Amino acid sequence: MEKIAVYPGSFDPITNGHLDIIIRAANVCDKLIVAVLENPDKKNPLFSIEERVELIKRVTMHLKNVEVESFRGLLVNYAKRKNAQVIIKGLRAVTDFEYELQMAMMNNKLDENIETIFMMTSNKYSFLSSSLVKQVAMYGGCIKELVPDEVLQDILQKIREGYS
Ligand code: COD
Repeated sequence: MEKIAVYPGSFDPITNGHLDIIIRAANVCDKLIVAVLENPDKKNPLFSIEERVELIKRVTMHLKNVEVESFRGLLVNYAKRKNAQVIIKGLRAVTDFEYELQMAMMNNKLDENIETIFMMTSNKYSFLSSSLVKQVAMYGGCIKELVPDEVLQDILQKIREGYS
């Protein structure tokens, strides 16, 4: 049976930490679906959902078993529709752990056939988050090493357009 995994997130914007998880997760499954959540609770996004999907597609073009989509609603329902057996999550620090554990348990309660697998962040990306990238860029700091080259200019352009 084909092993299909879903890697969900906001990806606003995709960072090198996300890309690292995508590459490593794609190595251990047959198909990886990067799923961008349409989350009405997250106010003031930098990129629209369509833009985020497009940016991730650009960055993962060379990974043949990776697909990128958006979804809304419950993650477990989306995973089921895609015939995925696994949810991939990235873990940075203990602060991630508590929240992620709670979500993994809830997802398991909602659908016990779906397994959550946690991948530890690579050391060099352990401090990296989309919100910090936005903050650093907004105040004129260098984000070159923090995000994939293919999306750097798009992020800087959005910030110039007046993200606050
Ligand atoms: N290194 C490793 N992993 C990282 C790094 C890094 N530097 N940065 C981020 N990650 C991981 C995160 O831990 C997360 O697993 C993933 O990458 C995406 O991160 P973000 O910040 O883009 O996305 P989040 O955390 O906002 O995404 C939250 C979800 C969309 C996964 C969650 O809200 C969800 O599943 N919502 C769907 C609704 C639902 O089903 N709710 C009930 C769940 S109990």
